[in-house]
Amino acid sequence: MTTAVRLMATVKKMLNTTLGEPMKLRSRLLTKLPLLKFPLLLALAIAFVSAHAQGAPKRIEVTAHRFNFSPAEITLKKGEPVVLVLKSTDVAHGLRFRDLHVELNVRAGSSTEVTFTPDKTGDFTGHCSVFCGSGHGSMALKLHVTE
Ligand SMILES: [Cu+2]
Repeated sequence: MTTAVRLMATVKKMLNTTLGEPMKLRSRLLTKLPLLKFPLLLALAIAFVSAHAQGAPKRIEVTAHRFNFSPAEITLKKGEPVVLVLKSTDVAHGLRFRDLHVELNVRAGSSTEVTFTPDKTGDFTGHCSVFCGSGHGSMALKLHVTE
């Protein structure tokens, strides 16, 4: 009888040492899981953003206001896609590069964008394509496309 009790105690002790440890480790991991999730999500977000940033075309921001574009001159590379963003800080404006078949129209105080790839080198002049007042005719943006 006492041998049986002693045997049971030994088995219990063995079970505690062999099964107790991994069980404790597992429960410790479970409590830390929410903490582990955050850096993991952050790493995934960074990987996603950088993967997209590499392939995303360059953004060129141009502000239109009576009666000029700012900057007044931009330089692009032939064959490299760009996102041209046109922002108006006053009335409605437009921007048209006839030779490149690019045209944008922006509403008053708004912004718009177009993605395009310059397919030829040279110097081009974009004109405001929406009548915006007395200086409208002289409202131009110089674009240089280099090799
Ligand atoms: Cu205009």
